Amino acid sequence: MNKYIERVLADTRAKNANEPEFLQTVEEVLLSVEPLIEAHPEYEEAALLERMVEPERAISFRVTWEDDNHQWHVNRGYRVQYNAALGPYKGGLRFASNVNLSIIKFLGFEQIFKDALTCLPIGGCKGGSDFSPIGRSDREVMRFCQAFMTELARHIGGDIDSPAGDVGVGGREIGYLYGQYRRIKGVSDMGALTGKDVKTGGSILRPEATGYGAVYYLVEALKHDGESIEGKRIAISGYGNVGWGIMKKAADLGAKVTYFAGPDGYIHDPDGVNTEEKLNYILEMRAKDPMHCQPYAEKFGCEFVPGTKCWGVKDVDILMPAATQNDVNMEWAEKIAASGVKYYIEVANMPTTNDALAFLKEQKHMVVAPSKAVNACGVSVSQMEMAQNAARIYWSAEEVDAKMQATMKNIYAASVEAAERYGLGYDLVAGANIAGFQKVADAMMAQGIF
Ligand code: 2IT
Repeated sequence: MNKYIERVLADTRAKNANEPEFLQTVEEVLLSVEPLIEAHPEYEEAALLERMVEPERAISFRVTWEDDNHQWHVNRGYRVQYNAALGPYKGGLRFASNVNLSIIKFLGFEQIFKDALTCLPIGGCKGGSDFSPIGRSDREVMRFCQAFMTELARHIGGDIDSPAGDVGVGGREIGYLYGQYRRIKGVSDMGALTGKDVKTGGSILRPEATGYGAVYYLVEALKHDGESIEGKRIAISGYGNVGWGIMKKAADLGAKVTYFAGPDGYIHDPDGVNTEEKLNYILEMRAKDPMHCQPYAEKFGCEFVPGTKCWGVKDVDILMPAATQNDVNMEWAEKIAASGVKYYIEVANMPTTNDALAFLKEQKHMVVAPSKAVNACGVSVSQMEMAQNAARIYWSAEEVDAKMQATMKNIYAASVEAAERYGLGYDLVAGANIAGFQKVADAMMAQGIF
């Protein structure tokens, strides 16, 4: 291993020993950009990697809120403003009970390179809280969001930092967060939050963007092999915003999601989730109870397998993990490799453990694509929302969709090109890391050492 990378990794491990998810992503990225570091000895002299792994700012704050029974709760809020070399900090907020500093730093670090890959002027950032909206009343969610924003407002703004949604933060939460931000600041700084409702400054297609973009990326990967998406069968995990978008766009393009997994097990629908009735039912089912997908099987008379994941099934062409981090470990990866499936397209942030990812990449019969490229359409449309807000206009669905398709084509092509340039062959994982890293490194070198 390159000595400089080895030293920075050792220092990062020593300094952040209790942050496993953060260390996982730093290792994954730094090891894959080795050829780039070898080609640029000036990076070491400028302490580029040491600066890259250290957030510019990591904010942790208290959030006190009252539940419907007049009980007080104290949660922890975070915003890790990682790197603004390319533009205002941009990245989502995650509200989930397992959120901690390690998870927010991993998401923030990934976001730097994802945002760079979009070629739009946005820096990397992430935030959230260990509060979960699941099982909370609407009023409780509103009070939590207002308390969270009361503290966060001083740190954000359209030219500073623009949060958006992630797991547990959708249109409802963004609405409450933006309302409180506007109340505190007294200005219509609309670009300070994205994922707003279309009637109040949101961009059309933002909720669908991540899932649609993942399918646009898949189309490019299939095209590379002379294949079309039509008729392809897809297995996914997760049926949130992102999973739903995949189901919808796959159906639009003549493919079908035949397996999807939730927290309680997985559904096998050989006909695919490809009718309006089924797609609408998923939204309804999720709104009622986000922890169970079993009702889908009862409603549409198909198979439900409780307590396990659908990785390793043989009758699909493509796998798209779209739930959460470390969904696929080595045990699942072995089943996936043995199943003969060709395409492993990551969608959720870091859905694969590092050993499993390396193992899947070694499989000669497989094509592996990384989430920071595949899911970048969400943040791209967030940036388009900021652009519309700044210009005080709304774009049409056709305009946004055309930009989405162009963005994903560009990300795919830039990844292929970067891997080839460094003699790595058709390596979409290393290619994405190198292409994103190079943009951030160039900007940091140009802006001086600090
Ligand atoms: O992981 C992600 O890219 C997001 N959570 C969305 C970020 C954004 O600003 O839309």
